[in-house]
Amino acid sequence: MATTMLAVALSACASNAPQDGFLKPEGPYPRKINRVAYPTFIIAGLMLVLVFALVIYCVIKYRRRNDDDIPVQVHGNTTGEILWTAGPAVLLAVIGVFSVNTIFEVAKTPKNAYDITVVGHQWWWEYQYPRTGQTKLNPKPSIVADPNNPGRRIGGVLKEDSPYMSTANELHIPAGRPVRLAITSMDVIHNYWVPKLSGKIYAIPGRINHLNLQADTSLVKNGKSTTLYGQCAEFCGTSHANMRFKVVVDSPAEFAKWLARQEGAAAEPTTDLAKAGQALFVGSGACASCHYLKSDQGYDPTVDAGKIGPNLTHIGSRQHFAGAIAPLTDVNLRAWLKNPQAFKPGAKMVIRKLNDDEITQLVAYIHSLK
Ligand code: HEC
Ligand SMILES: [Cu+2]
Repeated sequence: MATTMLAVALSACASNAPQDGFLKPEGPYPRKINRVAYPTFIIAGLMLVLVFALVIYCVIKYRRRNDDDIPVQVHGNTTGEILWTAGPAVLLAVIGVFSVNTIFEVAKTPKNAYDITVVGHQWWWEYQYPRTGQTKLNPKPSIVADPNNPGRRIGGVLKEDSPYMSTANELHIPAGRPVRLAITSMDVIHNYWVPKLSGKIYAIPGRINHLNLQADTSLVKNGKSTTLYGQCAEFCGTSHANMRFKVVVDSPAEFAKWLARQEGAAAEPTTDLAKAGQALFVGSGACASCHYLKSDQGYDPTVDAGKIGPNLTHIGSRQHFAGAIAPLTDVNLRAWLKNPQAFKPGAKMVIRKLNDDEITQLVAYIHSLK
């Protein structure tokens, strides 16, 4: 019995998929949530023990002792009925007041918040950042649908006149500053969760939900960034478990540097190998039919969005890829380009067969896109 239960419990853990828990929060929002969750859990635990103790006591005390043993027959008990109705009602009302209070508290728009839009796609996350100098771009993002291509959108989720930068899977945030995410989805319902920084919230197509997060400044030591884990928390298809992401908590200075770099155009390749990769990317590899690359400094909403796949303008600067399930190494990229569906079941990246030389060229090009 114990071994079976242990096996079941352990099967929920995968050593190749490390994850953060919510028990050790690194920001004010989950701390607020835990302040209600812990006492509630303790009260619920005590009630469980009390109820079980009473059941066991009654089972033993009032058990049938011989064949014609009939317990005293009781009908109704006004005092008892009032007590066991009022008791739980009062208890739940008290818990309810604290819970509802906390729900409103964590949902309140924080002062000086940094706005980022999050778009869920099967099975990766797109992020849209306001361009430098614009802390608030569009307080009410709207979904701009592509009339010629139902289910897809042009210009991302923010309004077309809102300058933003699009990246994927690795969310960078400045430590100590509240961040307000506007979250939606392009296909099915997903759920956005960074256990150490926030509660969860649904990413629903056609709807925009908001989630606040803030990372403690203690996560940045001597200017060094910390990377936390995130996960899609709503079953969303074949690769739901692979719809992971990273949150990189930077010092404000490091964050500004990162943002400035990300806003720039894609680097032009310098080596012959990378140049051949670029030719393939826009040519017979047909990568450009699903991936945008920003070609100049100007803001163009049609290339700043992620398309069917993530915006790859600065893919070479990411540490992980494909829903942050794997480090961006040669070996992993080769496996990805050889057979995306073998690497990540169900991946929506359908490509023609590439030979080894083509893969080498494309990998060189991807690394050059810093
Ligand atoms: C049919 C559309 C499509 C085509 C064509 C396509 N991709 Fe993709 N690509 C995707 C999708 C969708 C993803 C996200 C997959 C995931 O993580 O589930 C992706 C992800 C990627 C990633 C990882 C990006 C990240 O940040 O996680 C790289 C690198 C990439 N593609 C390179 C290429 C290259 C090189 C080609 C050309 C040989 C190509 N893609 C062709 C749809 C496409
Ligand atoms: Cu999902």
